[in-house]
Amino acid sequence: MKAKSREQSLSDSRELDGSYDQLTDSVEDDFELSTVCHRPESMDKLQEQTKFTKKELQVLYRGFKNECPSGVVNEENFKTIYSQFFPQGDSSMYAHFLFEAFDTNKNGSVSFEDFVFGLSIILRGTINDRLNWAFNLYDLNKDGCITKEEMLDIMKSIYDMMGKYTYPTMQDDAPREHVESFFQKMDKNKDGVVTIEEFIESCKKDENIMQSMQLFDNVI
Ligand SMILES: [Ca+2]
Ligand SMILES: [Ca+2]
Ligand SMILES: [Ca+2]
Repeated sequence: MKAKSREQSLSDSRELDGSYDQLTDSVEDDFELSTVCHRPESMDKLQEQTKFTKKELQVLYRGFKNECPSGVVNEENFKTIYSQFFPQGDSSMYAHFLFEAFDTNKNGSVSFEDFVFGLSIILRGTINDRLNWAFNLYDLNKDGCITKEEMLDIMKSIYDMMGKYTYPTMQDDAPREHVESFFQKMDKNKDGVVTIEEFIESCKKDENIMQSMQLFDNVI
């Protein structure tokens, strides 16, 4: 990986959250962190920029390096790692969508920093941060709105991943029904797409949707 693409990746990450201002000063350190060896001073910076403790970051980093000695994950690695957690289903399509959400600069790889920034939002972010991240995940072509087709693709991929073992009584049309009910609630102005504003507003004031969101929490 080139240092230049690192900078691009970091600037994309900053746009997501706005709290990574100090990262520009640490591009060199972070670059070395992800490609050469463990650097405690960079861990300090990552600790400031995420909601993980230093100890947690070290554990994550060890796991990351263990799976990916090169320091970056490509999509195939990512799918392989992910499939270990969902042996009962086919997680490859969901892993593909998830990979694209983590790979914010679209360079075909997820660095350790990409990984922990995403994970920090998913696991420790505010409701708004998490809903923003979820919106970006469901907006498959990243054009700023979610279509019914995009939501259906995501929903199918989750049902595939869970497999019949988890939901033995699930009907084939369950994903479509799930999406229809999401859409009726979310698409306030009935123009056929869900914007970020519609998404956040509906999610926040609907207890059922917030509960359904838990499904996604559990699989990420
Ligand atoms: Ca990337
Ligand atoms: Ca879209
Ligand atoms: Ca709409």
